[in-house]
Amino acid sequence: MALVLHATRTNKNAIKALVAAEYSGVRIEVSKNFQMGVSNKTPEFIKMNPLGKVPLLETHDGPIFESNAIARYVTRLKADNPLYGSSLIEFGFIEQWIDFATMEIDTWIAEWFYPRHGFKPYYAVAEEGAVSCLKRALGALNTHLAANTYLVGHSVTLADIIMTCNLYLGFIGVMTKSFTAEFPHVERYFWTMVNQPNFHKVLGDVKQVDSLPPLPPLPKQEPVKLKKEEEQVAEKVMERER
Ligand SMILES: N[C@@H](CCC(=O)N[C@@H](CS)C(=O)NCC(=O)O)C(=O)O
Repeated sequence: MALVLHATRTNKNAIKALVAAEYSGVRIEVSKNFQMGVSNKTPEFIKMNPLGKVPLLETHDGPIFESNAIARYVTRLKADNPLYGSSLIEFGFIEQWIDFATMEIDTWIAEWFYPRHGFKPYYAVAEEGAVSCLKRALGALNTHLAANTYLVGHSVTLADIIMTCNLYLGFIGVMTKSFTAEFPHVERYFWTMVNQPNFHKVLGDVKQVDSLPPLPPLPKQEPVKLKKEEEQVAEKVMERER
């Protein structure tokens, strides 16, 4: 049985495994006719992932959910895979950057992206907070990349795959050129990575978003209905103020 990945081909989390598979010579089939919100909510799917989330990888030995776990599994299918570095300390650094990408980059890009694209309610204060946390993380990443072509060692590792897939959602959805210009080493890194043949096979040509999507319209607010006594109090207050 081939490995089957359940998700749409462009899903931000599914692409981690697909790119890792290209680097590792592993064949993955993306499930045909996958419909987000339908295919992942069937009883058969819920049996494989109780949250009904994607991606999910069906293997000979059982299903795996969580995109980082799937990408790690795919990477380990190739013995001594250079994607996992060449020493114990490189392995440690790779895991460190995978966590950093997940907790410090992906979290804040998602908090910015989803409301702006209408997938979650928009709150200005929440967006401000997300952008500020993201800038802090990108600043740290930029400093590291000023002296390093790749996150760890001298070639692409799984950390670069996961970091680039996380940055991808930002570059295509919310991080305009005027935003990323503040982080020139991150820009250089991102464009170098997505133009590598193994990334290009999965992502195709990547285009940075030109402008932030406009803010969603504010939800309609019903006028507050005052009770009789409240109306009388309001009247009195207004009279006093006249
Ligand atoms: N931590 C999970 C996140 C998975 C996730 O949130 N997937 C979204 C799509 S990107 C999903 O399936 N949402 C559908 C739902 O929540 O029902 C991973 O990395 O795989």
